[in-house]
Amino acid sequence: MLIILGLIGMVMGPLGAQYFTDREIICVGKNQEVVKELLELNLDLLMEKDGKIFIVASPQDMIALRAKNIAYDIKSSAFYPEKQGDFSIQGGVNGAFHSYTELERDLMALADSYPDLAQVIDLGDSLEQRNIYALKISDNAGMQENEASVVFLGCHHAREWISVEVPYLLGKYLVENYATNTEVKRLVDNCEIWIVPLVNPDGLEYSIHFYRYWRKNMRNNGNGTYGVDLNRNYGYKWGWDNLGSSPDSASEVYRGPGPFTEPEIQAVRDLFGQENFQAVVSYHSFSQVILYPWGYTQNESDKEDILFEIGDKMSQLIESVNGRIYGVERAGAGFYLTNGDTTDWSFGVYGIPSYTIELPPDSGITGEFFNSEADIQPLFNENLAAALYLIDWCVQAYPSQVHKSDSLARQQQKLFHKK
Ligand code: 0X9
Ligand code: CA
Ligand code: ZN
Repeated sequence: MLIILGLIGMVMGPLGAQYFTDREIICVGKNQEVVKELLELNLDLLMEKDGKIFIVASPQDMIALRAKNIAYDIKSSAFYPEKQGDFSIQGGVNGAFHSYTELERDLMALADSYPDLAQVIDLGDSLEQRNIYALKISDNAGMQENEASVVFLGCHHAREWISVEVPYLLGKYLVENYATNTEVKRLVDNCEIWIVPLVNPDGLEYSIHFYRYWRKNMRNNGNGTYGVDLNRNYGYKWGWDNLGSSPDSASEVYRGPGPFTEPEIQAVRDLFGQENFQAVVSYHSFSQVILYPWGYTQNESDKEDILFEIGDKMSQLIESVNGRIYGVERAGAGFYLTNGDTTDWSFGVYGIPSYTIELPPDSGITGEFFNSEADIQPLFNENLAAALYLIDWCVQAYPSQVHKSDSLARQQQKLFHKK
């Protein structure tokens, strides 16, 4: 069986046979020296938990660790779906989660059912010519009106399947409840809500069919390595240092040969250029935390207080639904730095509140990227509360007297000072 899979992999795509069998999840005790050494090794870091750092490690990584006398334990067997037993195959090869074509079908169906409220817009092509879809939701969705606007992004990282579901379900919820829920109607009437649930369609398909842990896009780097980390390819402080991203094309955090080289990220950039967003959320998984800029440095931005305040409010609202607590942290203040990520760019260039929401679970031991199908709805429900709050924040902040044709910078300045 493995031989057959390996052969298919070699014929069909960049899959080295090595990807199927030889990666292990390992853990290393954390101390300052080890952190320094690990960052130099360009590892696929999963998370930090109880003083231990978890890593998806190849045999080469393990050899490198041994060479540096860094002790590790193999923990692969401890990683299992959050609730065992109900991870079944429903509705296609990736179960209740969306594949690219399932998402395409469902987005089109929403727009067909609610043509005044929802439009599907193709933002551009991925490397493998899939469409990067946006669902635009508003009253008169076909027109650009003088209203606030906000964007929710999902799945920059292929293996983070739950990050497609939360923004998709947000779109579905808004259109389906518009007629009956006055609060939803008020928000949809006063805001243009953009949802881009699948920024990395090629990577998602690869993760579904070939290698579940795939993270990057499918760029052929031309030297036997594949993939650019789409959350390192944005143009603000791109390549700032080699800790927050890597110049090595084999790395899981490879930033690409330049800023905005990847068509998937060009599509997001161009959407921001056309619209005038008041806020952005980019969903990822996992670790159950709300992150805000900066990520490229440990330093605070000049808007630390308000960024924390909005994040903290979202966390409280989320907790009120199912009791799950999402931490609120400045991204760069935690274990690792990132440069070229979405939210440093949107905050650095547009000055808007920008959040990375790392969805549950909180640790690898309780499931990491393998959210149970039964958890999709509850995870959406809790995140809905935060999303509605942020949409309302945008509506409140939007200066209706300012027309969209006014300079962006002026509008944004007013915005932030108003709150
Ligand atoms: O590394 C990333 O791109 C994000 N985490 S993930 O595990 N989903 O890959 C985090 C981006 C936020 N920035 C920082 N933590 N510095
Ligand atoms: Ca409208
Ligand atoms: Zn991610």
